[in-house]
Amino acid sequence: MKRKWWHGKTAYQIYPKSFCDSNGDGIGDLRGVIGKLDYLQELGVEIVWLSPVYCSPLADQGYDISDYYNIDPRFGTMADMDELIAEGKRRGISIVMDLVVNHCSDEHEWFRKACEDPDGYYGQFFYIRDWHEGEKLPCNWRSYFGGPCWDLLPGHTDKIYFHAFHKKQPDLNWENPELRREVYKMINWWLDKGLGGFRIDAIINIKKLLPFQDFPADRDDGLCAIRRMLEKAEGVNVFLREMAEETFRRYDAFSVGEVFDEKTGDLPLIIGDDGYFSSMFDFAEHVLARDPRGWYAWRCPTAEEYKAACFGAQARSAGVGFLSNIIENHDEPRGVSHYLPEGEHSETAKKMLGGLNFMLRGLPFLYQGQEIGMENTVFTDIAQVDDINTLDEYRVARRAGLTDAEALAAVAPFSRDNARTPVQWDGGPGAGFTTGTPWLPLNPNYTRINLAEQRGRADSVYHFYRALIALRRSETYAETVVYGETLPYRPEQENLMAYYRKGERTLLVAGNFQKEAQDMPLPGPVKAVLLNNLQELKQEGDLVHLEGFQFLVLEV
Ligand code: TEU
Ligand code: CA
Repeated sequence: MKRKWWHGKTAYQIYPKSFCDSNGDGIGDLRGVIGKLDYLQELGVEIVWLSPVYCSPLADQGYDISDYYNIDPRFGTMADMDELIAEGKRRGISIVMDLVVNHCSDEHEWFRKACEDPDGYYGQFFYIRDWHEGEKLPCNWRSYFGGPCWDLLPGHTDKIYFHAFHKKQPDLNWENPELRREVYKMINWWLDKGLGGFRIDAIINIKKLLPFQDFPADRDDGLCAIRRMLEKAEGVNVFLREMAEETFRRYDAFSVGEVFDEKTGDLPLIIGDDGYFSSMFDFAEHVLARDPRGWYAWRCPTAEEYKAACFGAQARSAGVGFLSNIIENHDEPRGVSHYLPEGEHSETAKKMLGGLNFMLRGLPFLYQGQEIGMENTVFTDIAQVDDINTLDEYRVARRAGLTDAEALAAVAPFSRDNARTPVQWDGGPGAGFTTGTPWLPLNPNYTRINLAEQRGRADSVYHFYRALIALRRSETYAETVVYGETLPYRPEQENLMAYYRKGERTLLVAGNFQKEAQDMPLPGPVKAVLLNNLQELKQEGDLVHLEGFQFLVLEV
């Protein structure tokens, strides 16, 4: 495998709206991020991905962009962005932005012009079709946020347009070379500014199965999951290769794809030595225990399911490239609430989960607040929910016959708002996030779980993450932690997740994924204990007695 400049780094995702508010309007902003760069450096991260800060009506919190060349005034100015890039660089931190080009906002100039003249130049930037009241739609795909993918084109009664996500997110027509040229021009404009690269949103969706066609309905709304068409659509690789050649490769930029539903065998094309992207997220764990009927039928995965998914992904990417490993992001519940057994939220358990994920081969991404063990929030009323995805799934649950209270209880554990509550910097009013009223209520546990408290306590979750990052960067172990192969250790031992990282040295990473103690036989003498989330290591001959949720990194 070719060595790349970003391989040994640790990345960190910022959801700007909820990170740090510098001016008291309750909305996080770029000056807030700039003010925390020293903190990020102290933590040890070297790549920072910002969720979208471009101009946007915020129908989907910035994933609906109305101007790719400007910063939304709620987040700051272009001068702030330039300063952030420069100040990041001074601290060895590359700034990565979100690239949302499957769709734009219905308030983008391109879409406005397409509405004015659907048969003109910009009409070709979208998927617009003739349609008359009572007629069948071109296809029965269900948009990700509910309802058909088609809506009336604003200002028209006989034309409709396609949107895979919200109706305020019209899909861009990648079949049109003029559109693609505009996208590449924009990407290069940002890279010329010194941006480190991009996280690429929902990218597999850019290739549609054409002509539009129906699939058998999978719910009583008569629609089918959009994944059906993704399975059948061929040719996304042609677009991805062209984009890589026209943009990222010219700058040796970092790129990480949000890739769901890629075709089996495509991994080397996507993240191999000359892949379209530097890396892509491993979502194998995140889609566990989901149910096509909707969130109300989902559950949380077990330790055994989690372990199997991680090992599967490690095996698929071995010798191919680097997956990006996460336990959570802005679309997911908090990892500690989702993957740890119900009610098990001790700091010990949080460190175990974080450690097991962090030590996998690939690029570790932390999501803001993960480093202090932030948890899912509590909802007592659906009116407290902001996220459009959750609101839709709530309706789905109600239609399936759940009462209001049951529907709320069923969807709350999966709500995207869980990860979007403001970062808990300290235990004071506004949690150090804002001096005003936060746009989304704080998780009430901020008085107990916050950075100020953890920074001053050596055995906190925060200092444990710092130690993980330091190990990844250490002179002695970096080579093994970054490039060593992953080999499952005793995968058959239930609720033990253990693996070797074998490179220059041999490390054994082990987590007791349950509250009960259990013994783990050792493969040989322990040369060094590199990390332990408890005070003690109870060893008897070649047996380690693991306490509940104990986590170890041993050199063997
Ligand atoms: O998410 C893409 C995606 O596939 C979503 O449907 C995701 O599965 C869902 O949000 C999980 O509940 C990206 C962004 O990460 C997300 O925030 C945006 O809403 C979406 O694209 C549209 O841009
Ligand atoms: Ca603000």
